[in-house]
Amino acid sequence: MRTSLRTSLRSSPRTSPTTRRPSSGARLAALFTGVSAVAALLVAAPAAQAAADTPLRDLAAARGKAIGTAVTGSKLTGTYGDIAGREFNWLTPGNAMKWASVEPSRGTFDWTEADRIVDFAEAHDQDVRGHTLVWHSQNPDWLANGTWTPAQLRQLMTDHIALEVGRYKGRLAAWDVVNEPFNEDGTFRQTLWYNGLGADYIAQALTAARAADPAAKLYINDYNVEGVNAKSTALYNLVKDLKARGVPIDGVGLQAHLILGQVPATFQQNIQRFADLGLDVAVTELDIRMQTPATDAKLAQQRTEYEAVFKACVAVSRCTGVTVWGFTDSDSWIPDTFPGEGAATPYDANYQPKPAYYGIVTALGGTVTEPPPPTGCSAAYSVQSQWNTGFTGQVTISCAAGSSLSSWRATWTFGAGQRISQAWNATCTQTQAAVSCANASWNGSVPSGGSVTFGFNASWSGSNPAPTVTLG
Ligand code: 9MR
Repeated sequence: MRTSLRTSLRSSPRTSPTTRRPSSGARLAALFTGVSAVAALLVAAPAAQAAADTPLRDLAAARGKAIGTAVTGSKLTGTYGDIAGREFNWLTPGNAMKWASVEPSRGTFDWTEADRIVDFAEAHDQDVRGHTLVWHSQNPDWLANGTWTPAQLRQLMTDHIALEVGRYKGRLAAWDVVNEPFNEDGTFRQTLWYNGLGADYIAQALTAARAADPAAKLYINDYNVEGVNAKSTALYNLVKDLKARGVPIDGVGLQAHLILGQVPATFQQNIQRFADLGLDVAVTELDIRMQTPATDAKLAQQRTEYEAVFKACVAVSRCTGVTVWGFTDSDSWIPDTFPGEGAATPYDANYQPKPAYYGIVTALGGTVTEPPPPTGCSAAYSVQSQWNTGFTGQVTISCAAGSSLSSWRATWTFGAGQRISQAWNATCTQTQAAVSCANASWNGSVPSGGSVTFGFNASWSGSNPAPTVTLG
């Protein structure tokens, strides 16, 4: 018998039933099959429930795991905000808490975006992972280019930690206190901190963080430490030594910026060896990049690899969970840093779940059923960004294999008084609530298996519900 997690969680204060809606463009439906640990609490549902109704965060919570995403604070509205709030139970500010972001000039602070993310998380019953306090990168110029004595440097570091951790005391669940301290060969990276203070900067930073917020879990975070290798062994030896010395350290963060086809075979074994030291392990920055364009075959492989990473975490009780480094391909660092690569996250740039999303569902105990392949042409509506009075919307018209269009018209009815002021890549007219957008001269043709996109700016007030778009 299938049971519905969603039904059972309706009584939980963590869950807001009204926001639990599937993404309209989901090509796959997932079904939750029940988890023994919570089975006693579940209310049997009369019939199988489409797990498009079961957000990832509920599947993860049923396994006692965190599922997080890095976010950009200014984007936490519209469809981006809806997905971030609905699917994830942890957030990490992608950049907003880095030193260059919060103190661009010495003594001048900007907490706007960091505060926005923490507020959003609290409003959505999410935990926040602070990122990051002591790093060699994204430091303000005044700090990076300054000349400091060791005593001054230590004071700067501990003051920064006291201020930032103190600001969010009691509100953040964890901090990446020290980020990326190692070279690939396991030697310490030569940084501002290491060069000025020696390896003990790590213990000093952790001690300062514990003093500023005794409740936050304190982590050291690094990349290329997912498998057993020289770098992860250096991290292992470091945290073992820190624990032996009584330095406050609660966990290690394995970033997991992975390349398609290169998930380390020793991932789970590596998580386990850190766990066996009595430490928590978090996968903190997962993405799996590929050469673009993405193909169905690459996306299928990516799905398998996302599933494998999540399964490795699920298998080790001290693995606290997995955070993806951006949930949508439109908010990923990969294309800028690795030209020609991308498609690294679980949602595409139009906020449609990719096969990788369903790999996560499977690893978290949901069941995925494959619907018949799509036919015909359809339109997907999304809000790209939203501000107090306006928003930018986007409509993508896609044709499945075997279908095509030589011209198109997309129509919808706004449900809350929204008004279009400007459109591009289409000619739009609006009569009261009714909107009609015809193709421009250059994009009427949508080939088999292809898509075209148009955008618009519009006003809104009160609420901004997404309409259903009809293609004619
Ligand atoms: O996602 C971040 C990106 O927007 C920044 O430009 C970049 C600068 O280094 O940092 C990215 O996040 C990094 C994270 O803070 C630490 N691990 C590596 C991530 C990717 O570079």
